[in-house]
This record gives sequence, structure tokens and C-alpha cells, in this order.
Amino acid sequence: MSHFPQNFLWGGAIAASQAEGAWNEGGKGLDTQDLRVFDADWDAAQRRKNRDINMTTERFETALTAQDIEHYPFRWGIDFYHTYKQDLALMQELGLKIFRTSISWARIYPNGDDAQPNEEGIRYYVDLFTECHKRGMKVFATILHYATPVNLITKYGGWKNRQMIDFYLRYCKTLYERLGSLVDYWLPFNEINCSRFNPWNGCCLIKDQEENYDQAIFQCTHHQLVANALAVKLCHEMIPGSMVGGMIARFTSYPATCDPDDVMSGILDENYKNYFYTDVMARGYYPAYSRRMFRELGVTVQMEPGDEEILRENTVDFLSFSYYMSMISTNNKDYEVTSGNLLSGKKNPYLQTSEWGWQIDPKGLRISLNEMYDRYQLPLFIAENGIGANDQPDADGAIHDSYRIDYLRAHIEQMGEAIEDGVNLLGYTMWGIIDIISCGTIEMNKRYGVIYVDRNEAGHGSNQRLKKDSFAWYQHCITTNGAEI
Ligand code: BGP
Repeated sequence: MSHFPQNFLWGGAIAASQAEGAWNEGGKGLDTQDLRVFDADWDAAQRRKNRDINMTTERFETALTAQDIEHYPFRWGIDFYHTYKQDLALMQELGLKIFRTSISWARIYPNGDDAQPNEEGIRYYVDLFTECHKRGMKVFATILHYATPVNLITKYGGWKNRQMIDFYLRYCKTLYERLGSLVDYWLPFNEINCSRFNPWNGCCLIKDQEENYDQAIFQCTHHQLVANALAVKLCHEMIPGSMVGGMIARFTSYPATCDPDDVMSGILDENYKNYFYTDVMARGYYPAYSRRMFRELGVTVQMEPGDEEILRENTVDFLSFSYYMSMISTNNKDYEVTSGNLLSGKKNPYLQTSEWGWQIDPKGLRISLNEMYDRYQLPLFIAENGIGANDQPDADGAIHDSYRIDYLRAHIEQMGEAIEDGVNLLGYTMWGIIDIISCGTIEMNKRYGVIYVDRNEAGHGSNQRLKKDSFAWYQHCITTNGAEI
């Protein structure tokens, strides 16, 4: 028996920079993801050390002129730019109702400040989204999924400069004008809370150039929150009835024990890592607890006259989030630390972890859905969920990813429970529906897809697509609307 409404949007998600490749084709300019370096020969320790949560001047300047593409995986991705028709045919075979991807800002405005948009870039997304609809899929479009035109950093200083709001809104206006009839759900920013946990991806900061990193992070965040609100306003004006959302990376956290100190630590983690961002986007104002957060960080956010009205009058139509794992909250240093999406945290003794150390917690998804719906009474959308694993084809080329089926089944079960709890859940776009470059670790071997891509961490391989065992499983899940998983 299915808990899911008949119009539930079963889908899959990717991001332009992690999939398209064609980094300098079709008129595209250089963007921040093209500058992230990776070496397939790095061992585990070097991979951990070199994860560029913080970009450096030296690495930035080296990458600006680098012509080798092997060590810049986002420059080749899985060549989705050229293979999207075959890939969407596979997604149609899966039975997807909706496809989430991001639009590459540097394909539309190669330098971010160009007088005119790049027509070839617009045409690519018109073709891509038209192909989605032809194959029975709605489109969930992320306007900015980290990849910002580099010229906006070198010439204007990136998101620290309030002028970025104008450049971003001009980009939004072009998208609404030229793609408005092809997009069903708009998302201005992917994981707008990422700026705190990966300041390069989130807000293009180069750590060694910042005297007060936290100050820069939260000023950039303010500019993005204002931009998010103005993107909502503009979309509603240009496309009446449009659905424009907000998104965070959901860092669900539990108190390690019933010790009141742990409980308070849990409240602060939930507020500071999650709710600060969704409160501003969904309630329309900076929450009272943010004053203490900023005081303790030594941050003073510079607001301009009118900012508070912009935030209050332009809240989002739905909230979405990525959900992979959960953490625990405590000030007790004795807890073992484990990895997670965008951050590390303390290990929960009741949970298993993925190969990359992320704690697998399906019930945490039900908890997150209940808490967010109860807080805002807004429709919710799970924009990302999945398990990264080093899938290997066996002798006959099959990929038996039973661990992925187990992970997805457990999380979809909990989605059904949340809907039974009364949560209005619009849809679910499984992350990395096809293998793509990992955003956090830049590894091709951290695979999420139900579709395997024959490409190694140096970008070599046939680039052929293979259906994993999870392909047929997800296909049946969709066919039965979540009843038979
Ligand atoms: C989220 C990003 C995605 C994706 C996902 C999985 O934070 O929005 O782009 O990368 O994390 O993380 P990773 O690719 O690092 O395994």
C-alpha cells in the first residue's frame, strides 16, 4: 500500500558542474568549480588534506591558467553536455516524473557582467529542458549550484560585493524570460547554508585573503539571502503562479544524551546550521537567536535600508533540502568524530556509516521532515538524498549495489511515514541519479547513481552508461508509487 499521493514527484538530481563537462565549449566562461584541483594518485590522507573546503590564493592562481583538464574533474564531468539525450532516455525508462539540475551561470553570462547573454548557452538549456518534457519529466532548476563565473571574483570580489546581487538578478531575469515556460520548480541557491561549511563553494571566498573569515562568510550570506528573496519577487512578477523555493543542506543533529547541556547543544546546532537560513527564507526575518550567534562569532552583518522589507515581503513558496546523514550534539570531546556532508561531527553509536564515514540514518529523514513541516507549514521537497559508494562492475559487467537499494528503501519508507504524519511532501529527487563527480571530494569513484558511468578518477574510460541493480528497483518503486520497495 502506498503512502504517497498520486501526483508525488519521483525524480533524480544532478548539478551542471558535476556532470556537463564541456567547460570551455558553447561559449561558457570559467567558473569556480573549474578551478578545483584533484589528483587520482592522491592517497586517502592526501585526499582528506586537499579537499578544498578553503580555496587558497596559490591554488586559485595556478588553476586560472591551467590548461590540463585531467586534474580538474569538473571540466569533464560525465560529458552530460553532449550525452544528455541518451541520459534522459534512460531517465524516462526509469519513469522519472521530475529532473533536477542546475543551470551554469557561466554558460548564460560567461563573465557574469557581459552586456548580453550567451545565446548558445540559453539554447542548450532550452533544448535540455524541452527534452525533459518530451520524455515526461517536469524540470526542477537550480539557478546557482556553487558554480559562479570567475570574472565576478577577480573583477568585483565575488559575493562580498553587494553588486553581486544585481549581476545575479540579471541572470535570473534572463532565465525567467527565456526558460520560464520550461521550468516547473525554481531554486535560487543550492544549500544556501553551504557558505558557512564550504566558503569556496558557497560564497567564493579565498581563505588566506580574508582577515575575518566569519565576517566575510556572513556578509556574503546576507547578500545571498537578499538575492534569494529578490529572485522570488522577480519570478512571481514575471511568471505568475511560479513555484520558487529555498534550500539548505539539512544537518540533522540529536543531543548525545539527555544531559541538559547536550540538549542545549542540539538546539544551537539545529538553529545555527539549519534554521537560521530557513527562518530567513520562510519567515522573512533574522531570528532573535542569530544575534547571539553573530556576537559570539564577532560578526556584524551590514544591512542596507530596505533589506528587512525585501526579506519580509518575499518568502519562499516551498522549502527543499539535501539529506544524507545525521550527527549528534555534545560538548563532550570524548566522542569519536566521523565525516559527513560538508562537515564532520560526533559519531552516533546507534548508526552505521557509509564508506565515506557518513552516518546512515533513515529515521532522521522522518524527524527532519516532521520538524521542518511543523515549523513552517510550507510544502517540502527532498532535493537530494542518496549514498556515495565505490561501485565496481563484476566480471559480467553487472553492478550489484544492494547497499544502495537498502539505503534508498529505508529512506523512502521513512518518507512514507512522514507523509502519514501529515507532512506535505511534494517530491524526491534522488541525488546523483547518474554517477557524477563528487562535489565535496571531487572523486569520480564516489558514485551515487542507479546508472553507472564508465569513467575513472583521471577522466578516462568508455563513458558508457550501465544500469546498476538499483535501476530496476527504483523503476519499480516509481511504477508502484512507492508501494513496492
Ligand atoms: C551536496 C551537494 C551536491 C552533492 C552532494 C553529495 O552538498 O549539493 O552537489 O555533491 O552534496 O556530496 P558529495 O558529492 O560530496 O558526496
